[in-house]
Amino acid sequence: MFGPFAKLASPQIVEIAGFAGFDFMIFDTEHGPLSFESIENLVRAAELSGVAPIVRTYENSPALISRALDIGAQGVVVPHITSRAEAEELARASRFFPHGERGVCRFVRAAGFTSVDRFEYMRRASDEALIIGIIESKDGLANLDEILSVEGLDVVFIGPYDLSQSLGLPGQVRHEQVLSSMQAVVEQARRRGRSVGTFVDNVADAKYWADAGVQFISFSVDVGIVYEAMKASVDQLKAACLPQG
Ligand code: 3PY
Ligand code: MG
Repeated sequence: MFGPFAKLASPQIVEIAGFAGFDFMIFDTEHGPLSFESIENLVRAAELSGVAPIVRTYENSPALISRALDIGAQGVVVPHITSRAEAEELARASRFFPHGERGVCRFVRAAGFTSVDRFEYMRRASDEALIIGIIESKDGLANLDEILSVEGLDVVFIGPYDLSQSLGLPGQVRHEQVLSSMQAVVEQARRRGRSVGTFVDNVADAKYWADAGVQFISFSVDVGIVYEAMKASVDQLKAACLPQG
């Protein structure tokens, strides 16, 4: 599966991502200005264009996780998971009893504003939520086996940028030590039958990690994709239309 992060409060960009064929889009509240009020409309656009709406919360907070799911996100991405206790808290906040203790309110968009039968809503919400935790620190690596033992964590997502910083190599996401740490996470997760995700910003890295067994590939960011397209256009226009040399 492939999908970009989104920082723009633009339902049009979300529709374009869907029509282009991306599988999911992650509305990012950790880095960027998006509000829940904007994201509710982005979720609508995602549903209309067939791209799965996912929200990245800015911290591991039951209140933020339930707000994201209440507005209709199909999944949550929660940053900086470093221990079994944190992974358990994330899993508990994401599903209703008996799988967890997500806060209950059916006067929300996810429950069709009460139009959906309450028992059906609670069952379906727990069955369908996609729960993703980001491992992006030395502590997360050290506690990986315990984190992977937590039921209800569907995808273990490696954050290459924060991980590179935690390893003392800020931004060097292709450094041998960063790559081998990431590879170890992929192997350990797959031995446990867990899905793995990571972030890339180019196709070569996407292929590298897909070949390594990563199934959930978050590909670039809406603003970066728009920048690349505009920059390529400007470069081509100048090369074609202005005198060279
Ligand atoms: C990171 O690389 O730190 C991430 O969180 C990926 O988006
Ligand atoms: Mg990160």
